[in-house]
Amino acid sequence: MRNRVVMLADFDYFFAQCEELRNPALKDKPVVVGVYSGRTEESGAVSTSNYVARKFGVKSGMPLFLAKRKLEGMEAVFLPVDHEYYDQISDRIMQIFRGYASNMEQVSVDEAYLDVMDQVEGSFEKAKEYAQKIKTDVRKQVGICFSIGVGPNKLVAKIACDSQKPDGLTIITPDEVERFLSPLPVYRLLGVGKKISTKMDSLNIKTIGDLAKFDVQKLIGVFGKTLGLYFYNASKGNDNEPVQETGEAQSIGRIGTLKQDSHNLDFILQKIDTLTADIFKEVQSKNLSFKQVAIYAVMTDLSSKTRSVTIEQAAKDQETIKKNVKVLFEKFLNESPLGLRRVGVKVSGFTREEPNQKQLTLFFQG
Ligand code: DCP
Ligand code: CA
Ligand code: CA
Repeated sequence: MRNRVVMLADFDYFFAQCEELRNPALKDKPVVVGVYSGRTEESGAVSTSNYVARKFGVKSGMPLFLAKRKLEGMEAVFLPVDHEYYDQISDRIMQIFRGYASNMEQVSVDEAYLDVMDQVEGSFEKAKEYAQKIKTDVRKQVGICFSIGVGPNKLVAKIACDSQKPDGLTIITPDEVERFLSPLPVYRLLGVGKKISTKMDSLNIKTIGDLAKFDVQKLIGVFGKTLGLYFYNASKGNDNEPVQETGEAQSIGRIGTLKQDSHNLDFILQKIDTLTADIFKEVQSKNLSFKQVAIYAVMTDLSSKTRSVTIEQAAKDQETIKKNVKVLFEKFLNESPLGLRRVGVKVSGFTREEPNQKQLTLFFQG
């Protein structure tokens, strides 16, 4: 059988890089993107920061006041999160990725697996060039930089990617897997959090190599069959999970600004029609059916609202989106007297045609 060749792409300091993209003057300064809780001007937490800010010890999740203190005297820039903007950039990159892979699986706003085995004919040599090409293409088209890990499966690709950032490109061939994983701490494996790594530590399992040498029956005794077998396989870099667009818990949406503020249904639906057509194209290309349709509206006072409806039977046609969006907007305009400035549509609750093999294949590799 030919090697699988799987890539994991993870965008570098993503929210902060997006902010740099729309304002290049930020590039040399520490940039911190945060969620402001609104209590006081300073309360809230850091979502992410660029690498300039990280040099001074700023980290994701840190209280904003602490980040401010660490960057005192610098020309640091603090910005509130703008998910809508980051989502748009993410969507554009994911769309480009789709063109490069037989299968693409988006795992978060800034991460995706690409199955490129056919494209590189199973060769890791070629995969390196191919990864470089994807990076160059995205940089040209969108202006965003990211890191790529390449391996024989998702598990290895992910850890490879994490090992070199930003602008990293790390290739781990099947022959190198054991040597690569062995010295790493166990928490680098998906599913090994604080509690489990403490438990492993008490068994004198500190590295992935320690885990690989540990008796599998004992592992099963401690963690149960499912987890025990998973850890055993993971420690050896074995992972059969296919790269596939899961769709679940994801959504496809578009947002646009109206030519002028409006409370007129027909005028609003004109804009909505182009957004819907765009969404439909993506839904169709991914072969998805959806169960939820939602609308989004930003009013003239800049407040925003969403409304959604769950449809009885999963649908996959444009007409269903249009029909539901119309009903939702009709109702919404009746309830709210304010004019609208921006409008959006989103579908979610996806199902695919094929059955999901994920759970079945995960634990059957020895
Ligand atoms: N994020 C967040 N809160 C956190 C962690 C992350 O809001 N505690 C958001 C902001 C990040 C994005 O998710 O930009 C992606 O998270 P990553 O962990 O991939 O971190 P970055 O992309 O920011 O940095 P890196 O270059 O390390 O990937
Ligand atoms: Ca990232
Ligand atoms: Ca990430």
